Amino acid sequence: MLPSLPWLAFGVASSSNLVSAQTAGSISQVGSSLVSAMMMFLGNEEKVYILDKAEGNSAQINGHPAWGAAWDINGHTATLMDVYTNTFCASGMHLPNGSYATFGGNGAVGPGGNIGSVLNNAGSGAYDATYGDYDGGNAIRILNPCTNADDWSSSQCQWFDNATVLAMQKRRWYSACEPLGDGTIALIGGFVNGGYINRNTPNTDPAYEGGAAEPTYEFFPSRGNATEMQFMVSTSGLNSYAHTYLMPSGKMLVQANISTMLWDPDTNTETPLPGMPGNVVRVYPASGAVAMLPLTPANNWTPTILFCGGSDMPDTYWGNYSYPYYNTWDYPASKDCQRLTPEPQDGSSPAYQQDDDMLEGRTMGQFIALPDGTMLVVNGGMNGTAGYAQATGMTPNFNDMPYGESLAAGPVGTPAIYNPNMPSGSRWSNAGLGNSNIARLYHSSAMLLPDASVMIAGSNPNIDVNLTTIFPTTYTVEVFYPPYFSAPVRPQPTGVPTQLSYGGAYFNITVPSTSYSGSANAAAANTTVVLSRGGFTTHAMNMGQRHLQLNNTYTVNSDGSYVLHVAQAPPNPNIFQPGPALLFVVVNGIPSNGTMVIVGSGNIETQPTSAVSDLPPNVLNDAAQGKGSSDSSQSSSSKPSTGVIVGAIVGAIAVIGVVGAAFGIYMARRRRAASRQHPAAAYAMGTTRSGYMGSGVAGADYTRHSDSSAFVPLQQDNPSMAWNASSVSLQYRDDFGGRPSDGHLHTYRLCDDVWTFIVQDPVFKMESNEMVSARRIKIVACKNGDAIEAGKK
Ligand SMILES: [Cu+2]
Repeated sequence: MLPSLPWLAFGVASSSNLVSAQTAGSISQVGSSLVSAMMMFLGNEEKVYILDKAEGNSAQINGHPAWGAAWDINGHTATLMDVYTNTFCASGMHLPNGSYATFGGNGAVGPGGNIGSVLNNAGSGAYDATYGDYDGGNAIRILNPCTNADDWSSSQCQWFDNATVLAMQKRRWYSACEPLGDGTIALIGGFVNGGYINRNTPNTDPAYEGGAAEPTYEFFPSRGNATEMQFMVSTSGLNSYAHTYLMPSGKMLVQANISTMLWDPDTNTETPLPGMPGNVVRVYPASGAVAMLPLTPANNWTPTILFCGGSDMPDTYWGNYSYPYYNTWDYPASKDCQRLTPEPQDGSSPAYQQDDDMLEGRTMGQFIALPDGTMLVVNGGMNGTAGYAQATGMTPNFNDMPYGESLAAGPVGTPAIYNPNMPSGSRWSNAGLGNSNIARLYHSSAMLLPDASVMIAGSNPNIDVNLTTIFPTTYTVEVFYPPYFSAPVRPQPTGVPTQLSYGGAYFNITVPSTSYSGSANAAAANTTVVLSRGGFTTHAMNMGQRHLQLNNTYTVNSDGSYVLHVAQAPPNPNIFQPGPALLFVVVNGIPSNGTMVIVGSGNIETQPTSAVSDLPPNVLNDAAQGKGSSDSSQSSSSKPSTGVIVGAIVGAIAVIGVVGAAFGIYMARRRRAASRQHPAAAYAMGTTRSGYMGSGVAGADYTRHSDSSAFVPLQQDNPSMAWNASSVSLQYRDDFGGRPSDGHLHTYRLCDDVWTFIVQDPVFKMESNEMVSARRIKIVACKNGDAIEAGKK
């Protein structure tokens, strides 16, 4: 069927958008990511690392479709990277040395999202012979960022990804991920194997959902056994990819469903905070734009979290693991914004504060903290939710789904910028901002780059690569150039350090007179030095994103240059956890290029702190003037600092030592893994395929082998044989007119509704305890207690 009109109109209206690079406010298409950028992070000043799920990308590596790549920021080209396990909907975080880790994901899948050809004991995919992916359910993958000067054929520049060596205790899909002050990463909650939302209906087991939910937390490196978090139970269902922000006290703000709390990771105690006003859900799949506002000397580095958009759908509309019960694409996303300061410094009780509405409702909008202290929001849709499905509770037939598998519609192509320093009522603007004609819906991503532009990529609300649906698997990379790209010159600071400590002696950065024009006194007084950590982006989130303005004073020289006397990071690693960040010098709102620095010791350890040293008083010079020309060519140059790169590598080596000590044979295995020789025997080799089959589900992210809400009675009868709502096969979608030759039409009564399937050989159990053998199943209909039989469509 044809897509509905709004998106077509949208595309046409913006089709003249292919403007030249670096026009302020513009979005330019710059290249192909080769794999769809579900996840990204900035590795160093040269590279953005990209991860996709295991799917049928045409780009091949080592004989199978690729789902990893490294993006060269200056060259606008992607280089494929081999990844072993399925990174589908993992989470990720930096380590203190500048390396990155990703956590969890999905079992192995093959074409169509079907469960892999080799099963593990739990029935999910251990390996798939076609796509070549291994089970990523509890995987921990480590990458040490490399530059063009490094040997990319070396295992040191490739993913370490072997879950038989390095893994979480629990399978986690959509886990929350937040570093503590020593660099240890807290991993919280998640699905065991996936689904639309993390609950059955009725929700009789809100903690574990019959084995489908993982309400525990654990740490990397481990601090002991995974432990249940009560908040994950009380927010059951809408609790995956919880929003988590470490607070100065060492407690962590955790927000999920419509609840909020402060969590003490040392004692597992919870302090309830007020609920979300308006019952707006901000976590996946409502997927609001959520970020910490800039930490500044003016606010004494007190965190305030901004929650914007998402969805206020009534609770029942959210459905369960299988799919939403509502046609989400018809439901407007929220415009609502709320601020929360979880630890007010005046001792008052934390309370949500109404903030300005966004200019349009957005689900899957994504905040990028810009170096000038404003908050960019990009991507997302005006209607619906994240996730994808082949049916909803209201639309049982896939052919009636108006946007293919997408549960969102109305992509928003125009960015908007929120300025936290403007008076209430005037914080949002999109004046002067261009737009994109590329839908960036489910599985899109965005990341601040070292030149202070923003990379935008991904979008793939499809179970497997689909280039012909309305919202296709997307490879095109765009770059958004914020308004400061109109500046005739960009600051060119010198003396930027490569490592910052927590407290201690200040350092000096010199801003040459060519970096600005006009009064030197005014420029110096209007200069900030900021640490900007872009984080790990996936699912409209930037996990770990923080922006911190360092304290500084200045000395203006008679030649128009001035020296910034810059304090180290505040002597509390909970405010800005140890790890990589870009350091920008921002003059009159115009950022320099960012320099990659490491904050802290580079190790996972209690961070050394020192007293804050006094800064020299400001020294002015009334006659000094800037000599910045109007030659804009300066603003486009990108100059990686070799000093910084060396620093990052040294730091990386330091942390490898830590990881190696913790995990023994890590390094040795990693080297051996250079060629794609996996210890197949280390994976459980399924002997039969009974019980489980290729998947595609009537629910969102499909290879959940555990138990569909719609089939609770069966699941309780026989969990190990629990049949799978994930077993609805996409490829059989069109087979209803002419049924599969070896299939059988069966009708069952389940959950008070009559369900009709074409059954082709998995084993599952009927209410009568009769075992039915079938290989593929297609749900035809379950609506208001009436079956819509296959042959009648
Ligand atoms: Cu996902």
